[in-house]
Amino acid sequence: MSRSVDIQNYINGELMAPFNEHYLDNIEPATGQIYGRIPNSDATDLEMAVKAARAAQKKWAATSLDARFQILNRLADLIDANSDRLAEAESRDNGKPIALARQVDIPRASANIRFFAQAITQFASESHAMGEIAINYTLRQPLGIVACISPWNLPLYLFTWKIAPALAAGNAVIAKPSEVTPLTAYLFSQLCIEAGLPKGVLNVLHGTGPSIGGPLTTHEHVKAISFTGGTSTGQHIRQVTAKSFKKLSLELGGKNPTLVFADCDLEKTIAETGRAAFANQGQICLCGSRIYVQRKIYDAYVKGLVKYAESLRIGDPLDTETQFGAVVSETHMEKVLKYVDMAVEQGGKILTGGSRHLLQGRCESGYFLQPTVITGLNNSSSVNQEEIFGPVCTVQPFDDEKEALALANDSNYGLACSIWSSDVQRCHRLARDIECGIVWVNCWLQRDLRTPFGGMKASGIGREGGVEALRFFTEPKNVCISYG
Ligand code: TXE
Repeated sequence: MSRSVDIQNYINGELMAPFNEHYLDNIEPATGQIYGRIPNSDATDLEMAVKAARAAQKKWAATSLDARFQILNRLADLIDANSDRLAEAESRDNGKPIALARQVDIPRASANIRFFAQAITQFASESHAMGEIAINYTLRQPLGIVACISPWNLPLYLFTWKIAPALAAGNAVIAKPSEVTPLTAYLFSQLCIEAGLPKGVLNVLHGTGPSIGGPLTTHEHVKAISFTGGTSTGQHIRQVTAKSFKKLSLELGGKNPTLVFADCDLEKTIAETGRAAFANQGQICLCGSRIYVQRKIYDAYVKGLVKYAESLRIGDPLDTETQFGAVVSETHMEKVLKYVDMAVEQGGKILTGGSRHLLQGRCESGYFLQPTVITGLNNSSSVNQEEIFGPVCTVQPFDDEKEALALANDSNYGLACSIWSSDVQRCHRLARDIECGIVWVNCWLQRDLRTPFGGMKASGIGREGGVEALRFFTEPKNVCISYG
């Protein structure tokens, strides 16, 4: 890949510069250097995309399921054929280890597309018989034009997670990837052309929230918004769309509890909960950043977790041996460090990490942080209540199941949790009573694309995944036929 990349929008099947020629710098987090430009699109570009989407949508919706299946599968095949190039781009753009991009981000992007290409061919809807009187059936029709807005932490993975079900269901899509990590969405646009996706069916507009995200969410022809990002942005989108009754799916932040009981398999639990805390530099909405450990094994667990954190190989994300890369931006690095300072002010003890990590050579100005483990904070501390979204976790002891549950639920967020115990009944009880959308027992981030994905409380509304996503991207219409 060339050193400098000028990204283009994808409108009506063509790659093009933003109409007003406004650009943002694209910065490589591992080096702190500018390596390209990103269009900062605005309402003019949006009008062009809406026009293209309107012209394309009905024909796309009328395309046979088999034809949609074939086109989407071609796209998935092209992702696989270009996986090395995409993984390198993701790693450069985001700072994540290239090994992670190769193992997770890129394979998952093609899996998303294949999954929904197949799922739409299996999509069925209900029928309600009324005895001798009538029969009802539910039609599920595409919505029209929908917006898909995705974040920077898993760029191509979450971008495809949204647009695949939207396209499979017969909608035209206007997608806005994060302006912080736009590169793989741009490369994906090129693959859409190669795959023969009809023009206008997918349009990709790059730029910031205020410049293009705002106009996109409020546009009269956009019927639904699927959004993943920060809770405050989600609240804003809900407010500005309230009057127009747009359909919303909001996947927002998390502050996920990890509950470790004395009867767990300690060695496995340390390794997996360490991964849950620090994978992708802690920048996954599902990361377990509040760890609660039964007092009997607290000291042994903490010792093991610190050892795990210190064992992670921090380095150039493009080095295949690197396990822990850069965080996404300088602003984000400063935000995470501010929380570390806050932890110290609030009486927390930093057991390991807590600082910027300096490397030599190519990455000497990169935004690297050390995996950080903090103890000694109470649950009401802002460090335990606010989403940090970085490689920082806290550990607190508890005595019994009741206390563990109370601590887990003492949060505004409700996305995910993990429970580590060999007591099956306890695991079921906790799974029932914990206030969150996803519960993992003796595992973390095991994903089956058929399952409902999303959170409660400040973690959002709606669910993605499987049939939930296909239902979100379609309008149910009941048809009642009298037997006469
Ligand atoms: O998110 P934003 P940011 C959390 C995490 C992080 C914080 C802020 O705590 O530190 O959010 O990250 C677009 N109308 N998560 O600032 O701003 C934006 O351009 C329409 C958790 O990056 O919410 C981007 O494409 N769109 C999360 C997307 O929204 C707007 C992952 C997300 O950006 C907009 C990312 C507007 N007014 C951050 N303003 C997770 N749950 O995985 C911004 N955007």
